[in-house]
This record gives sequence, C-alpha cells and structure tokens, in this order.
Amino acid sequence: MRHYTSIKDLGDIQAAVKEALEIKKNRFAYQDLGRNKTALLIFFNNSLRTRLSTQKAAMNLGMNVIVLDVNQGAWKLETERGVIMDGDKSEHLLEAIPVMASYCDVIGVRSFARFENKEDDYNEKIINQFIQYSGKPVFSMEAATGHPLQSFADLITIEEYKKTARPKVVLTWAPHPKALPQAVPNSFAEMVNCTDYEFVITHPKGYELDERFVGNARVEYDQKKAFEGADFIYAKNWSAFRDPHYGQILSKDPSWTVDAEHMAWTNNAYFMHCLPVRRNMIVSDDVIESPQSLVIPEAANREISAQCVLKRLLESLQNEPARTE
Ligand code: AN0
Ligand code: CP
Repeated sequence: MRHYTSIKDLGDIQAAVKEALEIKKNRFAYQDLGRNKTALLIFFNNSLRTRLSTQKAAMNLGMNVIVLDVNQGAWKLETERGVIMDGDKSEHLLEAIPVMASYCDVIGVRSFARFENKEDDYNEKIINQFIQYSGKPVFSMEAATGHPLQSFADLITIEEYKKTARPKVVLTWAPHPKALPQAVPNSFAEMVNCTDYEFVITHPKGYELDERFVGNARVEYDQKKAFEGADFIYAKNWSAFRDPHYGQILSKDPSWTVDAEHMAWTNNAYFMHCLPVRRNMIVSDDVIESPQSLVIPEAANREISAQCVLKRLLESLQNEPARTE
C-alpha cells in the first residue's frame, strides 16, 4: 500500500481487521520495521486523538516522529498556484511540500474541507498535492472528504463488539453549532458499504451525503424508524453537501440529539462517535456515559488502525530500491 486516503486502499478489509487485531495483541512485534524511519505528521487543523494515536502507533513501530502544526509557528502557506503573494502568506505549498518531504519517510496530513470551493474540497486538492509533490507515502489524518483512519478504527470496534454476524448499523445526523465537514460520515459510509452489515443513514431533509459514499445504504428521514432494531448507533454532525447549501447549517433541531429515549428505540444498541463530541447537542450525558457507549474503546482503536496503516506503508518502502544518498 503506497498511500492511504480511503479504506479501500486496504484491499480485503476482513484481512485488514485480522491484521489489526494481531497488532493489538502484540503492538511491539514490528519494532524493527520503523527503525531509522521518520514519520512527519502535518496538521492544518486541530486534533487530540489523531495526533496522539498516530504518534503512538509510529513509536510502537520503532519510528521517529516529527509533528508540525502549520498554523502555529510555521510560515503561513499559500495553496493556490498563480497568486501574487503580496498578502499574509509567506511560503507556497509547492516549495513547502518537497522541503518537508526531504526530512521524512512517510507523511500524514490533516487538512479539513475549507468550504470555499466544493470542487477543490471534493477533488482533495491539498492531500493530492502532497501525494504528487512529496515523492513519499502519504496518509490521510482527515482530509477534505474522508477520515479513513477513523473509519478503520470504527470497523475494528464494530467487529470486536458485534453480537450477530450481520448487525444493523445506523449512521445518524445530530445537531451542532458549527458547520462541520462530511469527512467522517463519508468515510464511515464508505467503510460500512465494504461490509455486509445492514446499513441505514438518517438525517433531516437537505443533509443528503454524496451518493458515491452513500452507496447501498438505505436513507430514512424518520429517525425513529431508522433506530428500530439497531445494534450500533453512530452519531455525527455534518453540514449540507448539496448545492446551493454546501457547507451550511440547515438545522439545529434538538429532537435529533441522541438521548435515552432514542436509544430505547434500538435493540439495546451500542453508541459510537468519533469524538470530539459536544454533550447534549449530539448526545446526552447519560447515553455517552452508559455501559453501551463505545466512544473510549473506539478512540483507543485509533492507535491500532494507525499502526496497521503505517506498517503497510513501511512495508511498501521495503520493496523499493534502497536510497543511496
Ligand atoms: C471534526 C469533523 O467533524 O470533521 C473532526 C472530527 C474527527 N470535528 C470538529 O471539528 C469538531
Ligand atoms: N476522532 C478524531 O480524529 O479526533 P481528533 O480530531 O481529536 O484527532
């Protein structure tokens, strides 16, 4: 695997889950694989879990890690070509990428949707420039349209907790005060579409996701109907995808907040969320604190998904001719 920008890059996902669960049993088994290799983690946006779990995963593999918060201490980066750079941006991404790449062996990038131009976001303009100009394996730590390290961790978690071979999994929209990207629900849907789980997506009208990610899911606008018989509830807010409302908030309807009454509609479902979560907007205190809440083991599995991805990227480097310089 040369790059990781979608769960599909893993190929056979059941094999990937098996590999991840082996790693979880003995996370220090591949310490030699990363020796004298450096991971550079570049953040254009905030992070708690991705930052820590990916560093830990790299360290488990014996790697060195450099973390750069672009907006704290680095030069402000221009990302558009052809711009006369007479504003507040001191450096262009087209120089910064090869420079950063010269100090490392693999590159992780977090760069959220900017909501300035839907085409740029959905063409993954930023992370694709890293792929094009770095010459190094690149992995997404949440890009504009996807968060595949999260969805891989979500898959591992569902596989660990499911009680039936084909659980009913429900992705539900929930209210939030700020406009958030569609990356997490897109990747979650893409992942579930690679399984044979029963899959329902529920949201208010106007919040339809890109059909390429919705795939074979059943879209149900009645949240109660969607929740009936569910084994897993995956809550997330996202902003509108469809034109002319791309990136906008269309509803803050509190009746969509997942509380105990909502969970009572389900088959004693587990509750999942990628975190960070706003309590009593997305989910009530009692639901997130209940024994059915998987948010902490789900976050812990981010170390495992990141380690499995880094392991595969390092293995792809081993197959390359040795560098002589
Ligand atoms: C981000 C999002 O919704 O994409 C990151 C989630 C992992 N969340 C926020 O910005 C609150
Ligand atoms: N779930 C997740 O990616 O969290 P962070 O934004 O804290 O990294």
